[in-house]
Amino acid sequence: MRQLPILAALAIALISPAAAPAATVPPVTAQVTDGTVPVAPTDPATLDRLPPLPRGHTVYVRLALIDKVVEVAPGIKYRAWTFNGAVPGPVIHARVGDTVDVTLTNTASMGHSIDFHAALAPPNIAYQTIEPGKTLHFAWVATSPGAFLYHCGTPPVLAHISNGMYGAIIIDPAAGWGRAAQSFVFVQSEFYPKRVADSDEYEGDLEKMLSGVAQVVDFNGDAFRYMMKPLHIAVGTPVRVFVIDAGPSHFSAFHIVGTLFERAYVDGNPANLLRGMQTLAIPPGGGTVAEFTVHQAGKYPFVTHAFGDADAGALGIFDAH
Ligand SMILES: [Cu+2]
Repeated sequence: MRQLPILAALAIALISPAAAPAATVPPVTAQVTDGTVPVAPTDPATLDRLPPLPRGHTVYVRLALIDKVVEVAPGIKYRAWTFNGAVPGPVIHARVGDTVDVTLTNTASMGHSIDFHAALAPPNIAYQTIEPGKTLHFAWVATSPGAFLYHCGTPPVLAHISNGMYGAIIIDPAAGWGRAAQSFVFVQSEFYPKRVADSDEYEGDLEKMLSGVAQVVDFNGDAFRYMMKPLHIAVGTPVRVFVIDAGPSHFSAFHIVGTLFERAYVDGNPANLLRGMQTLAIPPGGGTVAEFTVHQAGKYPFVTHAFGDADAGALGIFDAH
């Protein structure tokens, strides 16, 4: 009797139409070479901006793995593991059909990797860990629009994400996002710091990471950064936000006080349209693209409505003129 459900499942699998083969997706190969290549560091001031699309249909992404002390909250100097010396790593921007050509070079003190949620690729090939002093190269074709996470996938992934190894990759639909809008990119994440003995610096605490009780929660790697330095928006002009939740463990309940989202795309895919949303549920490893307009000058806080996390730093201000 116990075999019946298995047999039924097999029968269903045999008679169900197969998913359409992804015939247009070229295979991904990867090469690891000795030595590192020079990479320009990422300016943290650029992390809320969507960079322009490059000319042509290949997006060259050059990322260096770097150990760096960064401030993740007022007074918390954190020994981070980074892409390009910034937390999050740089915003990557491509469109459906583009080839994303990735060079990952390891100048850090341990092995790391990169996992693109936007890619169709065998992880053991494309997302392999490379040791210090090595460089990995691979390329993939973007097939689906969205607001995606990239992150280091080297075990323990919890520690590699908690220590700062993530960023946003935005894939535009082939026809673009529609109406003109002011754009902002936000990556929500959390930190679990402990003080390093005989130092004023902090490092990740694996016990705290496992507990999931974060001390610092932030947008773009620095708690309260947009409360101290609000972002300016224009009254009557649509604003488009690309929000990604890097986690590693907390969901985002992204909300803007004083307005509603006219439309939102779950995971940033226009096929997943929502309208008239108050709060957007974004899981760790997920994203959303949403649009709103304010109709009166004022200060509009944006938060995760999980208020323990807002009080821990995931709170900013849109200043509308
Ligand atoms: Cu890593």
